[in-house]
Amino acid sequence: MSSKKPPFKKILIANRGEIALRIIRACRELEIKTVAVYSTADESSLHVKLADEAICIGPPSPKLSYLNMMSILSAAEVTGVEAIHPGYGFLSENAEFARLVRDCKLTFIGPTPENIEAMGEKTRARAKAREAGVPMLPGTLSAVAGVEEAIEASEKIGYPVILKAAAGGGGRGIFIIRSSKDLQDSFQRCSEEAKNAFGDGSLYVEKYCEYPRHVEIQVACDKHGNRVYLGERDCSIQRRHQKLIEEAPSAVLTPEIRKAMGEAAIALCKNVNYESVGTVEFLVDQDLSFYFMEMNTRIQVEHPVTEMVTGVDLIKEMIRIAAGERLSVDQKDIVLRGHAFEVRINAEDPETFHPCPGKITALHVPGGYGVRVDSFVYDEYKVVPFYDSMIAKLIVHGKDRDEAVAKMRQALDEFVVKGIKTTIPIHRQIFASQQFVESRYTTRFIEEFLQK
Ligand code: MV4
Repeated sequence: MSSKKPPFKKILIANRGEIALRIIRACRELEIKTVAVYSTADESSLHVKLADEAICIGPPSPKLSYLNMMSILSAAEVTGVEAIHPGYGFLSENAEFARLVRDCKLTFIGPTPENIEAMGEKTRARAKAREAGVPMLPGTLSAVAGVEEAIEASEKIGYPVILKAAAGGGGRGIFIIRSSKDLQDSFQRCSEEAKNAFGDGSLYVEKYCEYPRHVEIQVACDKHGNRVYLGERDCSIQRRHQKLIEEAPSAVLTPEIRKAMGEAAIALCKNVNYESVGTVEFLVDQDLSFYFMEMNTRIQVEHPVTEMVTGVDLIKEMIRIAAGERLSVDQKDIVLRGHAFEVRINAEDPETFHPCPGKITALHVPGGYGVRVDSFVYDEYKVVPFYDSMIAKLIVHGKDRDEAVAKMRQALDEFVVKGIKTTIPIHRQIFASQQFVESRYTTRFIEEFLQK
């Protein structure tokens, strides 16, 4: 028994896969009872076995199970939980769900519905960032009315520009524009894509940065006005807006730039009264200028690299914040130690990146000093086709970047998954690349690398 009172008696985890397990494990440490929810496709999943209770919430289709708010709230009601953790994806950034949870007199383990709304709309998030003095690329202050206004704005900004969905985020509804002729062609298509993806076709225009790095600041803010930044993650290694590899710290930042980015992220959090853990994304230009992109109001897939270099358990921190506790750390306690990498191992064909579900017929997971595997699969587990294809995250921590590279190479060599195809061979290739090992990469790295 711990001497400290648990933040909650019992919580429900509205998610599946590795993040559901990660949250259950944090709850066991905190002596919080857990309720898992699962679709009929996940009956044999580890999160179902590891939780104290488990409730089936519907058929395989995410819409009818992990996105089914009423099903999840009913499960919360019948099991008598005090709070719901949404994990990432699914309902994690759904303001309506966060509000429903609150209306049911339960605690949403995450930011307020108002926080989610403020950051979910990208033009509103930009306005909040600008107000807070966060550096931004030149762009329109709000959505443009039509192609004429977009052309006018782009002439002022100077080509190339990028069209982005105001309701967007991630990689959908973005078009690079090199001339007014491109705008005539692309505006309509971009708007339609945005409307299909987000139910809103509004677009805004921003100066396009050709060779940026994607660097994001982890923040944690409690309900008492305490806020810290926990360094950055470099997530530039992406393919079609899917991150493949993340590292902390970024190999290009100086302590001064890190501090400036951290303080900018905190200024934004303060301006929206943010409470929970969160991530502020920046583009970092080749001259190391940084610019606000968007804020993610959830725990992210790549949170472990930050945990490894800061020693802060972000899931436990997130749960304690939701319970009204104070942050366990002060800014002066945040000292970055060593270097961490994460690779996402997906059940995909490494040639085509097409999902590759099926039964795992042999599994060997690497281990050792500084090696961590966050996963939910086991030998003979059948990877189902209904959800994200990520089956494991391999995370390493070394005393410096070179040691972390060596550990990752070793761990990848040792990793065996038989019966299904995985992205492990791609990671082995990337960690053998001199360019990657020397940190000479931008968000363009993968497209160029895979062509060779
Ligand atoms: C940009 C950009 C260059 N300049 N904005 C892509 C996803 C969305 N979050 C924003 N994205 C970008 N916005 C300006 N003004 C380049 C990208 C971008 C990108 C960003 C991060 C990681 C990978 C990327 C791949 C292509 C484009």
